[in-house]
Amino acid sequence: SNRIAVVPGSFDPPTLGHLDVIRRAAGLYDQLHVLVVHNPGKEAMLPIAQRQALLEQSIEDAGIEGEIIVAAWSMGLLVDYATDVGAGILVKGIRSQVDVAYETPMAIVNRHLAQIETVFLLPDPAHALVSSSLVRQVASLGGDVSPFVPGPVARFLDTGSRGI
Ligand code: COD
Repeated sequence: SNRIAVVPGSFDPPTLGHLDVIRRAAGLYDQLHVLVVHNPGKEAMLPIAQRQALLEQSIEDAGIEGEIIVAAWSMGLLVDYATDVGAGILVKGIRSQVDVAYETPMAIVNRHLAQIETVFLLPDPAHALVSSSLVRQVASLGGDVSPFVPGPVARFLDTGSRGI
């Protein structure tokens, strides 16, 4: 259905850029599945279940309205999840030409595999340069990540780094 959309990502960890895309997508569709997907190309910082919990807390904390389901998927094609839940749309954020180059072939493959369209949303310029990899780097070096991530994520990472 074109009323149900999936917002997939690694979300390792969730950032204010992710939340901006989720908020905007929630305004466009009746039901949103925010899906934590294992990306085999990236070395993970947080376990999938932790990312899922942080996303749930962050969406609630930000007061994003709408029917939003946070789930995880590591069992195969992303489009299989979308088909299972009756979603016809994938929503992705586009920060730069690099994202366009990375996402375009995936969008075309996903359309061929399951007739699922990909919709690209442009970010809020305030958060456009934020990425999970940047946050991972700052956190691992003991820096303050709170300008880049939702409150629940900042608190979790801060507590973790102090070993409390
Ligand atoms: N502003 C706006 N958007 C942003 C920002 C920001 N600051 N930061 C991230 N985003 C967007 C990204 O562009 C992306 O759309 C989404 O948020 C998630 O980002 P990440 O970094 O958490 O996730 P990625 O890029 O590692 O994506 C992981 C996926 C699993 C979604 C991706 O690899 C994928 O679609 N895999 C498909 C697996 C599959 O089925 N393959 C076969 C067919 S291709």
